[in-house]
Amino acid sequence: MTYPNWLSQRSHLSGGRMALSFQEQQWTFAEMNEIALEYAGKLTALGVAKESRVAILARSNPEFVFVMYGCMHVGCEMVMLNERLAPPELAYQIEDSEAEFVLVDDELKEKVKDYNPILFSSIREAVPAEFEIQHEWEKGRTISIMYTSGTTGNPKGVRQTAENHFSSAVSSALNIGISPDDVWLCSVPLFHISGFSILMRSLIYGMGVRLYEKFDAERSAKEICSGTVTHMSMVGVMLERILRNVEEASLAASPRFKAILAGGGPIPVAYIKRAEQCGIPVLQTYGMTETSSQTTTLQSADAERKIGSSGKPLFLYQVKIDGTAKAGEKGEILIHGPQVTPGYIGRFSGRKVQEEGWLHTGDVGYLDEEGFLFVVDRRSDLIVSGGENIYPAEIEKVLLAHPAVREAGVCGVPDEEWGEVPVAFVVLNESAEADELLAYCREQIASYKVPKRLSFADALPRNASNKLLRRELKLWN
Ligand code: S0N
Ligand code: AMP
Ligand code: MG
Ligand code: MG
Ligand code: MG
Repeated sequence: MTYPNWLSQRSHLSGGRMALSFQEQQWTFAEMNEIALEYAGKLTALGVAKESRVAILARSNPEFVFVMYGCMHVGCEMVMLNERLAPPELAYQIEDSEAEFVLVDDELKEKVKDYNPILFSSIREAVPAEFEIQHEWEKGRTISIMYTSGTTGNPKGVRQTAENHFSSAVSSALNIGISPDDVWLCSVPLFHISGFSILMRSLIYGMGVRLYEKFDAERSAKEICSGTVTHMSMVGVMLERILRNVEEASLAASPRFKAILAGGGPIPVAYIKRAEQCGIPVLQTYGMTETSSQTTTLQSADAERKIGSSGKPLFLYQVKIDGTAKAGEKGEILIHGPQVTPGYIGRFSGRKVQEEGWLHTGDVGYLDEEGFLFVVDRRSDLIVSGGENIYPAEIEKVLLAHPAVREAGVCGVPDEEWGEVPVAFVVLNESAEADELLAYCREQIASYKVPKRLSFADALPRNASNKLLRRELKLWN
C-alpha cells in the first residue's frame, strides 16, 4: 500500500492556503512545494539519494522545514538531532544511526564538526541536480527517526513510518476536528515528535503552522488571546509561563482559539484549573516518541469531571493495563494501534518493541470505570524535566568516568519549575569539589541533564546483589 506524495498532493489540492508563517514571512503550500523541490535537487547535487539516512541538526526555523521537505521528496530517512545535546551525545546518535550525511544549521556546526557536516548555507548555495521525485510513499517507509533515552543510558533510535504519522494525524483530527482556517502554533522543537507531528498534521490537513524558533511565553499568550492562532502544543512548564502572562495582563483567550494540547509529562491539576479561569481549553494528552505523539487525549468537555486524567484513546487506538481485570487497578500501560513504531534502528534494532501487537510503555497507570486513563508513574527511573527525558544511568555513567569518582547515584526530585530535576550523590576516591564534577558533566551531557545538586556520601544504598536503590536515594533529599 502506498500514499501519494503528501507535499505534491497537498500543493495540488490546496496550494493557495497558508502552510507556514515565521515572524513576518509566510509561505503557501504551493510555495513550500516549489522550495522543497528545489531543496531536493540541491540535496541530490550533494549526494543525498533515495533511502539515504540523513541526520539533521537545526533550530526550529523555516530553513529546517525546507531541508526536511526536500529530504521527503528525495525519499530519505531523517534522523532528528536534539539541539540541546552535547557533542558526545550527538556523536553517539550519528554513529549508532550510521547516518551517511549530517546536515547542520551553520550556527550549530561546532557541535558536529568531527562528522564532515554539510552546512545549511552549502545546501542553499548548491546548484540543483536532477532527481527522481518519490510520487508514491510506501506506508512502511521510515520518514523520521528520533532518539529517546533508555534505562541503560544508551538512547534508542525510534523509527516513525508514513503510516505512523498518517494514522496519528487522522486520529488527532477525528478527536479535535479541523477547519480550513486553523493555525497551529509550533514552539516545541521540530526534532521532537511534539513539534514534528504538527508539520505532519499540516500536510495531511492543509493546515497552517505558525513557527517560533524559540519558545516565547509573552508572544504566545498574545497570539492565543488575539486569535491569530487556533491550536498550540506544549509541556507543563510552557503552560505555566503562558498562564502567568495571560493572568498578569488580565487577558482571556480569543473565541477563535480552540485548544492547547498539553503533554510530554504530567500536567499539574493546578495549571488546568488556572487555564479554565482564563478561558483557555486545555487538552491533556499522553503520548510518546514510540507512538508518533498522542495516544490518549482528554476532551475539554471532560476536563473538569476527569481532572488529572489523560483521557481516552484516539479512535484508531487501544489501551489496556497489563495483567489487570478491574477498573482502577494499576499496572503497566500497553498500547496497540497503527501509530506504534515498528521498531528501533542501530544497536537496538534487534529489540522487539511489541509483544503480540502491544507496545509495553513501562509507564504505570489505571483505567477508571469509564475507561479514562490516569498515568500515575513513569517508566522505571525516568526523569522528565520540562518535557525532556533524562535517565539516571546517562548521568551516572559520565560521573563514574571521572577519576575522582568511585560510585555515583542519580535520582529525580520534584521541582516547582521543571516538574522534576536530577540530583546526584557521589562517593569519592580522591578529593574533588562538586563544582568541578558538575563542570565535567556539562562538557558531556546537555545542560538540562546536569544535576541541580551534587552531594557527597560515604556509601550509596544498594541491595544484596549490589544493585543501586534509586528509590532510596530519593529519600535522602
Ligand atoms: C520548556 C522549554 C521551552 C524551556 O526552554 P527555554 O526556556 O527556552 O530555555 P533556554 O532559554 O533555551 O535555556 C535556559 C536554561 O534552561 C535550561 N533548560 C531548558 N530546557 C530545560 C528543561 N526542559 N529542563 C531543565 N532545564 C532546561 C537550559 O539548559 C538553560 O540552562 P543553562 O543556562 O544552565 O544552560 C524547553 O525545555 C522545551 O522546549 N521543552 C519541551 C520539549 C518537548 O517538546 N518535549 C516533548 C517530548 N515528548 C514528545 O514529543 C511526546 C509527547 C508529544 O508528542 C506531545 C507533547 C506535548 C504536547 C503535545 C504532544 C503531542 O502528542 O502532540
Ligand atoms: P518521550 O519518550 O520523550 O516521547 O516521552 C514519553 C514519556 O513521557 C512517556 O512514556 C511518559 O513517561 C511521559 N508522559 C507523556 N505524557 C504524559 C502524561 N500525560 N502524563 C504523565 N506522563 C506522561
Ligand atoms: Mg539560522
Ligand atoms: Mg521515549
Ligand atoms: Mg524525550
